[in-house]
Amino acid sequence: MAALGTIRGPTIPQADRAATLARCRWDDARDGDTFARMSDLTLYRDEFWISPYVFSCDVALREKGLAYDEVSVALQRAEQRTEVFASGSVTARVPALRHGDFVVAESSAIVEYLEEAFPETPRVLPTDVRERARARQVMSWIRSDDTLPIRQERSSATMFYERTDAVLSADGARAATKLLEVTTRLLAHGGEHIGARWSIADADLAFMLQRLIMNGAVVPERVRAYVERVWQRPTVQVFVQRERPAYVAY
Ligand SMILES: N[C@@H](CCC(=O)N[C@@H](CS)C(=O)NCC(=O)O)C(=O)O
Repeated sequence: MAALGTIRGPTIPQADRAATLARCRWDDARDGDTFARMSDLTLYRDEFWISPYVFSCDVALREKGLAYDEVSVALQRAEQRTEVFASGSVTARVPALRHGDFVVAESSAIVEYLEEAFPETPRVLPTDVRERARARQVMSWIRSDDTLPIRQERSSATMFYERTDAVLSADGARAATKLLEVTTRLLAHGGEHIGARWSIADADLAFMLQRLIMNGAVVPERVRAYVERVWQRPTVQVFVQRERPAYVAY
């Protein structure tokens, strides 16, 4: 595939991007690459590095020590809907992961795929079956309608670009209260993470809580300390510190 842009490759001028995307083929990934390919893995991500789902996959890949190329898909120009991206990713959303001639989208599916396809790498989901079920529960819940008002009223753009001081709606406030209640229950055992060790569910939960905290919400000290601990994790910091272009709302 001719990459849209990679970690090491030059940025493709905007005018050329559509043509470049049109030339992409999911099935000829090893032929005719414009840029140096670091590995057999490619993460398709949003241009601004603000997607919580891209975040989850980016952190998982790094935790596993897997080398990967990354390609930006400009959602603000609806590149995800181009036939070439849609046909490979199936659901036409980022993140998508290409591994050789296989492509999968949906962040949870990507994380699970990485766990199973690279069993020799460090685990990002708990090895204990019950802890793993709990981690999956948290990940599903975070992606559910219960947290939608927070995602809408405290968009991830407010974490990495301009903060908001807009007051939460009644729905937003309810969702925020529940998020804090859920987190408090998850940490009631007194440990540092949801399970005995850090897992990718902690990263997802901390990201959701940061939507509130970064926009000025005062949360219980225990929750704040938990979020800070997860946020300082080196793989998380790589995402936080990503170089981001000027934001274009979409
Ligand atoms: N449930 C999906 C959500 C993915 C998602 O919502 N991606 C957004 C970016 S954060 C996207 O691609 N939006 C463009 C669109 O849906 O057309 C996942 O976990 O990966």
